[in-house]
Parts: sequence; structure tokens; C-alpha cells
Amino acid sequence: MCTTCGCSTTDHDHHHDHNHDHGHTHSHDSKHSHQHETESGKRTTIAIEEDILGKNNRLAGFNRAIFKEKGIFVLNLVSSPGSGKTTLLERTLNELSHKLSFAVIEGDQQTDNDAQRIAATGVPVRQINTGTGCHLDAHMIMHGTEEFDLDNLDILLIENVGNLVCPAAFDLGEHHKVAVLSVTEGEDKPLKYPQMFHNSTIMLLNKTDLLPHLDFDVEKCKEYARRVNPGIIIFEVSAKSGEGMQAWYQWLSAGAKR
Ligand SMILES: Nc1nc2c(ncn2[C@@H]2O[C@H](COP(=O)(O)OP(=O)(O)OP(=O)(O)O)[C@@H](O)[C@H]2O)c(=O)[nH]1
Ligand SMILES: [Mg+2]
Repeated sequence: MCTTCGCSTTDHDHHHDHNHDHGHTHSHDSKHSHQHETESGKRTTIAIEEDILGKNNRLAGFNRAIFKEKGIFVLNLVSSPGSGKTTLLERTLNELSHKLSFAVIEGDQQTDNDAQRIAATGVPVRQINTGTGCHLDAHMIMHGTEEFDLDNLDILLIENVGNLVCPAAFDLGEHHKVAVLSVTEGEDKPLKYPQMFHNSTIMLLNKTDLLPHLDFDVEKCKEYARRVNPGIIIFEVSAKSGEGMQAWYQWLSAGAKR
């Protein structure tokens, strides 16, 4: 029995309605079920949502305390599907893992494709499949870190499920959310999905190598991001060519040594 979250760490399949990488369905879906149209129904939905977020925040606090005790710098990469999160991680690990010790948690609804890509860099990785769930939560991270050597870890990088909405609401106990936006998505995304950019410390504007082929307005995009989060730090990068990555590496390395 896990004394922090109250779950059994050995036989999740029988006791849980949430999902790690065990293939069962995640109860957080109740947050998104708006089938109750009556006033009392709405109250029920809101109460469930508060309960879920309250439990998540408690477990995120537990994660944060562990990360602090072990001196691990933890980042939560959030974005829409395909913005280049895994490609950014691959390049970052290939270029920095000889200097700093990393571990990675990969979140996807299905497949371990991304974990395989990370494993090829030689960095320890754990894949979490959320099934129908659209985001990682603190409980998944709590158990997802169990097999890592936390005493000898500088940086934990978490790649969340590709989704610009739900991951914004869930604290995993990370130090910072890092929003990845690729230039193929349109410069208005920070205005359309403000919570994600409001809650992120960093915006990595990725795929800048494609700019010559697009109408994407970089300055307008940066202005939109600052409109929802005046303090957001923006790095323009290409995970493919490596352009602009040095500034990101410096910020990451400084965070690990803080
Ligand atoms: N041109 C270009 N392509 C890129 C860049 N970064 C990633 N890609 C491509 O974009 C596609 C998606 O990249 P991924 O790294 O798998 O994206 P992701 O955000 O991890 O995707 P999900 O995990 O499915 O959400 C791949 O075809 C990459 O090769 C970049 O900087 N420039
Ligand atoms: Mg990925």
C-alpha cells in the first residue's frame, strides 16, 4: 500500500480507475464529462473537478518535496501534438547528457514510440500510457519516478501528452512548465489557449527552420505570448538544425545548478 496516495503499488489493475502504464482507464475523464445539464448536475461536476484537482495538488506537493530533497530540477513539456517535444528532448540529451544526469518520463495515450527514441540516447526513460486520459497527473509522476536513481539525478524532463488544454490544469510537482509551440501551428495559439502559456515559464518556439516557407509572424506570436504572460521567457529554436538551442541549454544548465 502506498501511504501517500492510498493506492496499492503492486496491484493497480484491481484497485484503480486511474491509469499509469497499465492500460486501465483514467478517472480524470470525469473532469471532462459535462453531460449533466441540470443545476444540481453542474454542481456535481464542479465538486468532482475540485476533488480531483485537490487530490492532484496534494500529490504534486509530495512530488515537489521529493524533488527538492533530492535536488532535482524538473520540467514539464507541454504542447499540441507534433510540435517537436521529443525531437527537442533527443537533441538536448545528445548534447548535454555527458555533463548532467537526466531521466525522462514520456506521456502518451498509446505506444512507447517516444520512450524508444529517448532510450536510444542512453538516458533512463519511463513511458506512461494514459489510455483515454488527455494529460499526465501527479500520481502518475509519483510512481513513474520509482525506478530512477533519484539520488544521482540532476534533471527530470517530463513530456506531457500532446494537448494544449488539459495539461495546463495539472501540477505535477515540476519547477516549470515549458510550452513548445511550432511555427506551423499559427501565431495566435497563445491567445486561443491562454492557460497553457500563462502557466508556462518558457516558450520554445520550434521549427524556425521552416519560417522561410510560412507566413508565420514571429514578433506577433511573441507579443501574444507576452500578452497572456508578461514574464514568459522565449527561445526561438530549431530542434532539427540545432539553431538557437544554446540559449535553451544555458537556461536548463543554470536551473540544474541553482
Ligand atoms: N522542420 C522541423 N521539423 C521538426 C522540428 N522538430 C520536430 N520536427 C518534426 O516534427 C514532427 C513531430 O516531432 P515530434 O518530436 O515527434 O513531436 P512531439 O511534440 O513529440 O509529438 P507528440 O509526442 O506526438 O505530441 C517530426 O516529423 C519531427 O521530425 C524542427 O525543429 N524542424
Ligand atoms: Mg513526443
